[in-house]
Amino acid sequence: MRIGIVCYPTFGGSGVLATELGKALADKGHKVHFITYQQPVRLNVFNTNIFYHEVRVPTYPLFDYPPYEVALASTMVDVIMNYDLDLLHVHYAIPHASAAYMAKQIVLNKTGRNVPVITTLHGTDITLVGRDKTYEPVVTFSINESDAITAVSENLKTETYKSFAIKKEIEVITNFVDVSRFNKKPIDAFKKVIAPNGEKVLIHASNFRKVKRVGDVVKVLAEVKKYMPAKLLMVGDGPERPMAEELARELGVIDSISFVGKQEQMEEILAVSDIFLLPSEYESFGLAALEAMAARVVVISTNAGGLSEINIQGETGFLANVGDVAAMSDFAIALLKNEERLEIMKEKAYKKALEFDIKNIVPQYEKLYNRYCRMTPCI
Ligand code: GMT
Repeated sequence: MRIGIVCYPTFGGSGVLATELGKALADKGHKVHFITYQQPVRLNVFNTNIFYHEVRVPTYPLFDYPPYEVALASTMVDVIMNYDLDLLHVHYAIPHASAAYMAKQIVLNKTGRNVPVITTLHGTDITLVGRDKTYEPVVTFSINESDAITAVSENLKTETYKSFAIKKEIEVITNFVDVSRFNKKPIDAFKKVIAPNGEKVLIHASNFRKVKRVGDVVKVLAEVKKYMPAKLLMVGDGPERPMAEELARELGVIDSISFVGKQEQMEEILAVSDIFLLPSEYESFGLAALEAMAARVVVISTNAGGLSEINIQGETGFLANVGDVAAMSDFAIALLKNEERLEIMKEKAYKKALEFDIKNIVPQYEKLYNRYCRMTPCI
């Protein structure tokens, strides 16, 4: 099949998922065309089945806001027509679903061909940004106009029906992880650098936006450190980072934290970690937590959104109410004191991650594509 994938190229979960999906489809022989404004961060492989089309947004003194959506739709039209795409799969509704609708209509008008558009909803496109009155009518319209709609968790499907007048079936195809990539033995030298005295290692990875509550991560570390030596790795970057650093100084734990910025080799960092902290106010799914589980890291998270669909209370980790730092800290301390239980839970986290292995989920997308593909065979 010839598939167009549209996503954000940044470190966000939707871009990571879309890129990993595209790479997996290319490995299976499909021709995959990424359409976005920058090379996606995880698109770091050479594969003759992968194509990248950059959306250029020409500026003009008149434009305070260069019209990205118009440039994106025009690039989609260009790629659909020149590479004879069988379908477009857009990740994150805003503005990808509406741009895809526009591109579809233009191609229909020019050639009479009806190119299927599949929209995958990821999270904040529905729960935060999309609900804003400024965007809502366009989001509702373009989701309804998509040929197929998928959501990355049952929770996100429910939230979408609650917030938008969606008239179509939303299919849940969960996020996935390439377990073989994360199933790594810790590198001793690396562990020594991070925890030179055998300290326990806590880790958090996100885009440090308000919804992630990174302050709670720092507070948990401060509590844990009252009982045992521990280190915290803060992976990623974003608007809440200065606040997290300031809080760490106030609580006297700054020397136990490494802010390591955006990292591509997550599997190596996770391999030396014990507990992944995700105290988010909302997570449609929590892809970062799933990657941690695939690396045998126990997850302590909130019970918000779809997190309980991957993190199982008392089995793969622990779930607390949003903001309940005391409960998250108590659990971390009890677990880190009990080596045997820690090892059992690490193994259970890994087993749970296997359910979401890339090998199980990618065929679900292929099945969906086949349903909407042109009547002429697409493979
Ligand atoms: O807000 C983020 O965490 C980034 C955002 C994105 O779309 O890039 O992540 C959302 O999509 C991820 C991939 O499907 C999910 O794993 C995250 O849970 C979701 N984030 C939220 O719902 C806050």
